[in-house]
Amino acid sequence: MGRYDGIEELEPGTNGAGLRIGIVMGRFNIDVGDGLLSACTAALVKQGVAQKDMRIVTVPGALEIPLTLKKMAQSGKYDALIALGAVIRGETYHFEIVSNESSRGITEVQLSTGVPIANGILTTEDDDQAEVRMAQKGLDCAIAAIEMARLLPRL
Ligand code: INI
Repeated sequence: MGRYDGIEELEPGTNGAGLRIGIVMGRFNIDVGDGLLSACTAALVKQGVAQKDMRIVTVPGALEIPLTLKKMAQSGKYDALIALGAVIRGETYHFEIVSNESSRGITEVQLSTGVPIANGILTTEDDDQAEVRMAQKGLDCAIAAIEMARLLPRL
């Protein structure tokens, strides 16, 4: 029972043991991608996800991430997926297109397939901002993926 007497509340589950997690990382800003990936995989391991149950796929940039996720989601091999990458305003004239379209695609894939996807595509003004945020974002995505993989079968 949760905080409200008489009302059942589903507590968040963060045990990753037995979960199969797929990660898609865009290589466009590779240093940030690597920072996201190392924080994310470390957190998954800490929560009990086995290394043999994880798969990492890399693609050129954020715009290639949604289709890759869709194929992985449709395969039935994953309990949750994680998208990692960085779109940095200072380095692109089409920041809005890349950030909005990658995000829209990720949402569309999770809604159409029913496989949860943690969105760890950072959108920042510059490199420094991305580097400050990458460790926390990688960790947050690991926890979000596990929580959603645990929650959805219970609904
Ligand atoms: N891809 C990114 O992941 N981040 C960016 O900041 C970025 N910029 O700056 O344009 C970017 N562009 C590449 C894009 O994702 C595709 O790989 C490319 O358009 C080929 O489809």
